[in-house]
Amino acid sequence: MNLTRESFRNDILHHLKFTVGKDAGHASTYDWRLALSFALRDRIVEPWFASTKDTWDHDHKRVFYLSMEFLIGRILEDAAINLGLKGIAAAALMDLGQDFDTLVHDEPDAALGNGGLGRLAACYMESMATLGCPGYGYGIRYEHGLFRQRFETGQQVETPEDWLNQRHPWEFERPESNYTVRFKGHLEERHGRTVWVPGETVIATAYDTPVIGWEGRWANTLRLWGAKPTTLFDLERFNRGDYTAAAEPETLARTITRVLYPDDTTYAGKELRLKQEYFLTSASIKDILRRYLEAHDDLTELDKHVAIQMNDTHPALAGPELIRLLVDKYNMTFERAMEISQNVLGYTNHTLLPEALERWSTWLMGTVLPRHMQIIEMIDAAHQKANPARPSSVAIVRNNEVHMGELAFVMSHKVNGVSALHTELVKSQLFPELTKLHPDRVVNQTNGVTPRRWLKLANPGLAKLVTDTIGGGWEADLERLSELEPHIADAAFREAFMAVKRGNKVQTSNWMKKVCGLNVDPDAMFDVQVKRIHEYKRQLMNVFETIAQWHEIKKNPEGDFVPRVKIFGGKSAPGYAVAKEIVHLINDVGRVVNTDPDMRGRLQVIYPANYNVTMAEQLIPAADLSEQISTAGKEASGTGNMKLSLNGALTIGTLDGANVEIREHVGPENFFLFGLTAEEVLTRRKNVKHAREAIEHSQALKDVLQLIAEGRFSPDERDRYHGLVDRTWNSDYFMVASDFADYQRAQAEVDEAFLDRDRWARMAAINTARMGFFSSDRSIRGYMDDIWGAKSAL
Ligand code: TH1
Repeated sequence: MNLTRESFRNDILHHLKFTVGKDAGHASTYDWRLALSFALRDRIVEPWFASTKDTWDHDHKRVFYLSMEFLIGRILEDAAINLGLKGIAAAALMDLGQDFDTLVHDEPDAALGNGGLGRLAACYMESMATLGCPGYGYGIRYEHGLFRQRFETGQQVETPEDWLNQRHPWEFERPESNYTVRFKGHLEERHGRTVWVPGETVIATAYDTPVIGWEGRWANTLRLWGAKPTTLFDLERFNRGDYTAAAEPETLARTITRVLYPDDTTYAGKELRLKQEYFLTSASIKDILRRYLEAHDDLTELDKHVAIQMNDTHPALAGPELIRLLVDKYNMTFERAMEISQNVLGYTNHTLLPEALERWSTWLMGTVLPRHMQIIEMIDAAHQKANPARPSSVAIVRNNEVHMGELAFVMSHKVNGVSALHTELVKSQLFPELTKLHPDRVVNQTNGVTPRRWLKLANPGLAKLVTDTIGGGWEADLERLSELEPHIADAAFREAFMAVKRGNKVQTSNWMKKVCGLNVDPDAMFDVQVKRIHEYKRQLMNVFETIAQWHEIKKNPEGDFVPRVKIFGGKSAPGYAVAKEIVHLINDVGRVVNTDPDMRGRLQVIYPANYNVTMAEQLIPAADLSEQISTAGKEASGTGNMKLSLNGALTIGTLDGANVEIREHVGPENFFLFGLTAEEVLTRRKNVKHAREAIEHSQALKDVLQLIAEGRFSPDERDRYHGLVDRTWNSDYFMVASDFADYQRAQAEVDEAFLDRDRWARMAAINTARMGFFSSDRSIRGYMDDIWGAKSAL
């Protein structure tokens, strides 16, 4: 790419003038940021066209990743890095009197997702582009992404997120690519065929964002659907004088892509959510068939050319929708359509939590999607007929509900879990009967994260040290990090590694001063728990430990303590009262701890509001300790755990999700393990007094609960946490009490290791060196080989 600082400078100026419509003398940061983004986008278009042409010319098998969430974050810097233009862009901007970092930080964080599931989809899109896997992401262009979080008197307050109130320079609107999506209405039999006469319709219209891979060698498309009203339908009703109904299409179009459901790992069971899921699925399946029929005419060969991955059950209507189109539109027999659909579809399960497993009442499904309800019954009957041994307890339709997990399982040729442990639990706990009938269907694909964003972009200091030490190329071959290992024996390398970490901590301390107004000592241990707030993730246990530490220091103010900064980040679902109470408690404890003169910098609590992808990029490179402390068996994988360890944080964690594999890779001596195993949790829960007994055995925990109950952290409302304390004593489903003593034991080991600076340096560097496996490139290769049958075009 023959591009110089001068020519890129001219590109930026050209866009500033002709695309943004500003002259350099009057341009704001926003204007410059748009101009830079358009100049970079220009550089993506060529490889994007070339990739499309290559796929067409060679008839590559194409992968379609259907997801209700893509948690993208900022795009600008990632694009610049993957194009290899960050240096040139920064230099060109300097010539224009502009600062690259300032423009990067002006970009809103695209939060079209809740947490791990959405961020995984974004990492996978980037890895597919890097690997040259011809693919498309399909999602929804939410007008409002995940809500913004503020704290008011320590409590979470949500405000709407509004990323589209500015110009979004990365997308191309495709008004010509649109599909009518239908809802409700009734079925009619005409000439022996079923005809669905819809009651409501909406138009799905495409917005394409190119996704550029490492070194710009390949680019794929992320296609997000926006909604437009169907005017035709409007008019008909209007002419009939049915004026209120005539406005309905407009209302539906305005609501359907309005907002992302803010519940992570919990399904809301709302009609609008079902409509969103069908809206995504229907538009995407129609688009997939259109693309296929442009180059082929035999739909019975669809599975040779197309793979569709369902990101959890949210797009699980893909099965019935594909069958519907093949049968009702393309005249295939139901049996043939079902078989082809199964060969094309794959389903990724991301959780075993019962509250996350989607079920829709047959009444709602039959009302919103009458034809699909009928097809689901047919799928269920066909599966029962083919598998007479199938117990009725695993029917897709049972107790007047459609079970989307079973539907997705039955309609897929492969079902995968997201970590080795989770996959075993999918087989043994979630789908034991279906696994017995289809023993080869469930496979594992352990999650991964893209090293371009999560090392190269987020941690430029460490990225440079890695390149200086082992040379370039690790960005697309992360296993090469193992070449760092011999250097860890070298004291100078360890020094350099720790100097990078310290630099990140200094920079993050300054950032904390800015956003929280607190002075943080960069030499204290940065102890980080960043993720959605959820009971099973057990932020509560971390707060309890914080209180126990505070109590220890209070009892012995002259004692020696390893200074710690407890850093929390994360949002609670707006309707999740227990999680909101935990948010409140973290802030209440923080206020007491941070204003207590006895702490003297030995303990601090930092909880910056509105954790998002951008904040993750800030905090993760500065972390010393990574808190991965979920109740064993509950966290399907985790991906923050991978990002933190990759960036040289040591993990304190349970044997849950991908922690198990992280520990195997970094070595048990470089991982602080504690807690009950998944199996032990199940056994222990049978003892109804598990919490009470554990509390009686731990004076520290007893004291903590007493302090909270006394109102020491809520002096303005002493009984604020009575309910929380009572639940901890008497129910404690997530085993905070039972794991607390062992957690404290492991935390004491962490302190001891941290005191030995050189030992810590070795352990931290080993973590980075041994994380190669957790690249999302490895995950995507696994999907390509084991599930999609797709080949790299590079
Ligand atoms: C998360 C899992 O909780 C997490 O363990 C995993 O690493 C991540 O997915 C990626 O695989 C999930 N997020 C959601 C969100 C919704 C529903 C289910 C899950 S599981 C809305």
